[in-house]
Amino acid sequence: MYSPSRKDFIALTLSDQHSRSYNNGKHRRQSCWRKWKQLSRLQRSLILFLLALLLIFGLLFYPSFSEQWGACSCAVCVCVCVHSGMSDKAVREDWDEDWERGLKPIPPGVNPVAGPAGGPAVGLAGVAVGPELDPGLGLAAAPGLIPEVIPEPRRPKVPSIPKPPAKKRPFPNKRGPPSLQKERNVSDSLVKPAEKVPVEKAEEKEGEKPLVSWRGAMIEADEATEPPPSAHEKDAPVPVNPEDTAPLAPVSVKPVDRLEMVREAFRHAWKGYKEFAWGHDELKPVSKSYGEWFGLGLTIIDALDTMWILGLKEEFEEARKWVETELSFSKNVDVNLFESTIRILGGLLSTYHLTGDEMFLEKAKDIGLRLMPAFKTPSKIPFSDVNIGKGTAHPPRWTSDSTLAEVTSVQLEFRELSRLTHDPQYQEVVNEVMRLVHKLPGKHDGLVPMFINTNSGQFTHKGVFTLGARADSYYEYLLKQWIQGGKTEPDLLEDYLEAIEGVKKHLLRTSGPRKLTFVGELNHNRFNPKMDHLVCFLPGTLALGAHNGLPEDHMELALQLMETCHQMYIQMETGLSPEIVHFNLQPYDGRDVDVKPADRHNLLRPETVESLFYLYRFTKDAKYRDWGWDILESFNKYTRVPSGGYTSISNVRDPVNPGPRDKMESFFLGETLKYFYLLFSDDLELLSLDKYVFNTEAHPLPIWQLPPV
Ligand code: DMJ
Repeated sequence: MYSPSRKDFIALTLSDQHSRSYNNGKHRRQSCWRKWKQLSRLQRSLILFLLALLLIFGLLFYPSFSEQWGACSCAVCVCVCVHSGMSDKAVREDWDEDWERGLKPIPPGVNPVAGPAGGPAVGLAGVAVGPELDPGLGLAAAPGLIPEVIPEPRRPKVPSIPKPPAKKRPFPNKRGPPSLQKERNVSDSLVKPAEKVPVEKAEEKEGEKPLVSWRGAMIEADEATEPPPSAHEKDAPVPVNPEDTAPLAPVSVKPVDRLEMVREAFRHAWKGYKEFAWGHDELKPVSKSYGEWFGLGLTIIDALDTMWILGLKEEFEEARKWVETELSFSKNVDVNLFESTIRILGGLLSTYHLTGDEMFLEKAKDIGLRLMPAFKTPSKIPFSDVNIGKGTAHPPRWTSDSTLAEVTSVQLEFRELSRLTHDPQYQEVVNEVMRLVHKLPGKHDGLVPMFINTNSGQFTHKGVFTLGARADSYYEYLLKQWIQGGKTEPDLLEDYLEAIEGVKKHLLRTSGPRKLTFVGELNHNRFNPKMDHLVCFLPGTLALGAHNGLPEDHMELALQLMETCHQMYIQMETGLSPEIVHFNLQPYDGRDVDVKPADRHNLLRPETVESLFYLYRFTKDAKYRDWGWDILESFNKYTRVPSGGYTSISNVRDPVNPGPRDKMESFFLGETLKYFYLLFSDDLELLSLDKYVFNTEAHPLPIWQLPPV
């Protein structure tokens, strides 16, 4: 008898089970068919109808199911999705957790969904920026979590992006397949820009490099979602290195801190002057030496009242001592009448007014008297140069002309000297110049030529009209003399009003791109869109006139020109204006200003800061202070010499090498820093513009209470 082994037993058992189950199945199929046959025709139709319905619904919903399945591309995920019935929310929360563990999907908008062919995504301006994911950064560890953000194929050596915010934001408990939640895509699920982690932090954490934009600038992930720059932005100059032109400190620095910054700047300038140029005219801060012009300690005298106003007592005292003990005008030296009047005579007179110290008045009398020979000319139009030791005067070697600004911008000082000394000789000579110019033929609707002959007393080089070099302060002093004398001299006012009308008629234009109003020049009836930085005194002067009752449109023009002067700074890579700009008259074509290579220097000039001061005083608009603050920061950034002093520079368009010129003009201390201080001061009674009139070197002189005699 066959006795089955254990193996055989198992085999037999299986075979038996198989045969039983086969027979059972056959039996089941037969009984099903029998049962179907037993149904009535109606019942069978109904069942068939329901089955057909089921089939139709199945076909309709097939894509949704397939997508849901597709969302879990790995086998495990499919199992989890299908078998556990895991919700969409749960899947995404899982993804968030993965993110927090360092598995990084793409931040919002940086890299659009990889195309079907897996080609690079398109970023700003149509430039391919993706796939940006560094294979080594961990995304590979999370394949399939969010299939639409995984670029495919991945490429090595592409810039990585900063880590997106790790903050978790729950998805709404919204059911349904992802295709029905279109509005909540991956980007939407990330934190808002306001909640973003600073890019520096992200970089620190991950050691990733930031994305490089098409402009070559670093951009943050969120910035990549912005549209390409508008035409307007494209026109704006792009600094060579944007970081170089960034402000050093927030704009919203308190006025008191700004005042302290001006004092600090003054002390720094003074330190250099004291150490390397003491007693000489100008500091050469780079070579740590000095320059001599008149040999009269010009910087000390020009800076006296600034120190007094800024409250720098110690510095003022040492300067005062030098003036008292060292300064002597008994020198065989040629000085320029205009420059020595506005800087030395003006500086001494204003310091006398501020301090009441008679020593300064005595010095003022001394220099005033020594300058008088300049007026001994056939025409009574003064010579440009005087030897203050010999008492002789002469024109420049190459001509017998004087420039118009020079002979008409010494009046405030000489008139004041007469008032103080009760000696009319000073005011008589300068008033005579004004009378002559008032009735001289050759003006063009109030605009004056740039030269006047000291022999004939006639204008020369006719046909050239400018408010820049050689003519500028003629216009300034018309108004300021009228104010100084208590508004009692109608010829001065008449000439001023006529001149401003002439400016409006012949010299005003607007630039093409931004419609900036500017003052150009007229050269034998041909307009030249050239504007010197010197012209930026005009907004302040126009505003001063309007404040004193002159037409309101003068103020409107002042505001427009102030904006233009501001643009002359901010359109430069260093944030500093060049000496001369040429405006672009072509519409929609690039920059407003062109700067020729020879005009790119900055001499630390004051005119724009001066006008900002006037406009702030009259409008109280804080933007003028902010503009001034930006200029001070740029001076600190590009012109400050570490060992002391500030230097003029050669190229305001080159922040990398602005080209120090090794010269600190005395007007930087006399004017520029003083106007900064007055601009930032909240004390509006400090040198009230209803009590003082500033000479063209920023030395305040009193407005007379009594009319001139
Ligand atoms: C100063 O000497 C005076 O402001 C003058 O009126 C013009 N030139 C310089 C400053 O730029």
